[in-house]
Amino acid sequence: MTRLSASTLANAPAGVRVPDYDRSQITPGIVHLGIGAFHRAHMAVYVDDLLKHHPDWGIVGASLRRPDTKEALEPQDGLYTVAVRDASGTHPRIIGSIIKVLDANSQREELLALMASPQIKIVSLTVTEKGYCHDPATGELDQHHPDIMHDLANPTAPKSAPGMLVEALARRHAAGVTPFAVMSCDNLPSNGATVKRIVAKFAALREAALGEFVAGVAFPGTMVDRIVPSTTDADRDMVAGLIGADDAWPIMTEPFTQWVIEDHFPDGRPPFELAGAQLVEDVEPFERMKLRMLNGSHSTMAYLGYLAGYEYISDVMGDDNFVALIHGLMTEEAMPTLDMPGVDLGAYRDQLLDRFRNPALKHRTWQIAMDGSQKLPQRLLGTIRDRLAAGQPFERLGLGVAAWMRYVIGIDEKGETIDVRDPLAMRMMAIAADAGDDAEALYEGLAALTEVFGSDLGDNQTFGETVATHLDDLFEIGVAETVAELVETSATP
Ligand code: CS2
Repeated sequence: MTRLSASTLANAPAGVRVPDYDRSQITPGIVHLGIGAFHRAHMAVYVDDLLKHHPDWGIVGASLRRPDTKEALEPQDGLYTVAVRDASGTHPRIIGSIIKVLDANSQREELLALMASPQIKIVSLTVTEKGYCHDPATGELDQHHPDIMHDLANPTAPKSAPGMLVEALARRHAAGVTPFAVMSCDNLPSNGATVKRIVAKFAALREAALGEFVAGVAFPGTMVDRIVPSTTDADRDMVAGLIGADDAWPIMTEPFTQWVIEDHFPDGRPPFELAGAQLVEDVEPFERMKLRMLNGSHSTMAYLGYLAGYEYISDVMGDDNFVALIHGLMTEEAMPTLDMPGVDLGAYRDQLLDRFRNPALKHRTWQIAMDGSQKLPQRLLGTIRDRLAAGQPFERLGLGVAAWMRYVIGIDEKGETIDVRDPLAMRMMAIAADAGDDAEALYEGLAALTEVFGSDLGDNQTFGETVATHLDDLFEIGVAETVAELVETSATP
């Protein structure tokens, strides 16, 4: 079969949506760092909707770590398929908004020069939680992070996202070019303000005047939402059948998409609202809602579900006890911590449960379980802090935390090894080895990780009792029984 590319695009079968604009007329206005699956299912689709009438907002994507996206997309002239899946079937669309992909390792100068050029008005990012090189509990730059130490020693040849942003901004500053807006599209709490704090700190460590310059840069916050499972070879085959060409890296996703953006782009922006984004003054309530409801549920389902032998989120949703647990976690524990005038939180929850049920979306529990040390603070621990402060129980959230602790020891209920992917994996394994089969010692060891639990939670007695009791149950009676018991004891008569 022929490969998807500009020259084969015209052969796409009727019914497959293709770019409705002349791609040769598109010029770059956005550089996106972290050109992974999420960006390609989300922001790149919104931009694709706009390019016909706003051709100067093309995207140049860059990968900071691996050249695999560039290798997949370059022979395809940047084109790729987004396959939207649900019970009604699979609906492919070919996206053309990414006009070029650069590999930061081998094309660093080209990328920095582009980021420094006046035509780039926005640098957006999806580098995952760990890509910001910060302490997840405090949201501050981790000055001892190896990439940060490298970038401070080699500021003009940086590796990290903060290092790249600051070097590009420094070049603009020196040339008298107005700064680009920095738009994080990652699931961090207050992502605009948090990333600004991290990047401004890095800049100040380089040079005080640079720190001041970065303090004046716009970092609009965003809430991004679309579920994007990793692509498999079976997906590739299926998509090839649908579009009549080989696509080395199609993206699988769900029909739902949401993007809430803080409207703060002093140097201009595309009319994202015309593509369905919500432009608001304050995005934080939306972020908190999504992180605590969707992502908090996701992580809880990922650890418990994986341990219970469920490969996909839709499998977890086939178990009534898990559904009751997640329904309760959202309704009883997360929703009371959210202040969202004008938003029907019950309807939001029900929509989430439907999205989790999507049978066509093969979303692995293992995929979501990754990098828990970076995710727990904003997904579960912030909610728990609010519950503690209000003197309210948090049994289900506590079970979510205990399940993470049970998961990161790296052995499942059948005694098989779990491939734990996390920047703290080695340290956590060492803690688990020291604790042996003593659940209390495991709790103590992991709760002492201040970059996850801060300096407060590890010493909090209520937190300790709740989580350690669940952890003990997970070892003693197993996941299925622990979930069943919690659901039974918390059921409203
Ligand atoms: C998931 C998210 O992998 C994960 O940690 O919870 O990627 C989730 O699917 C997205 O945030 C949905 O918008």
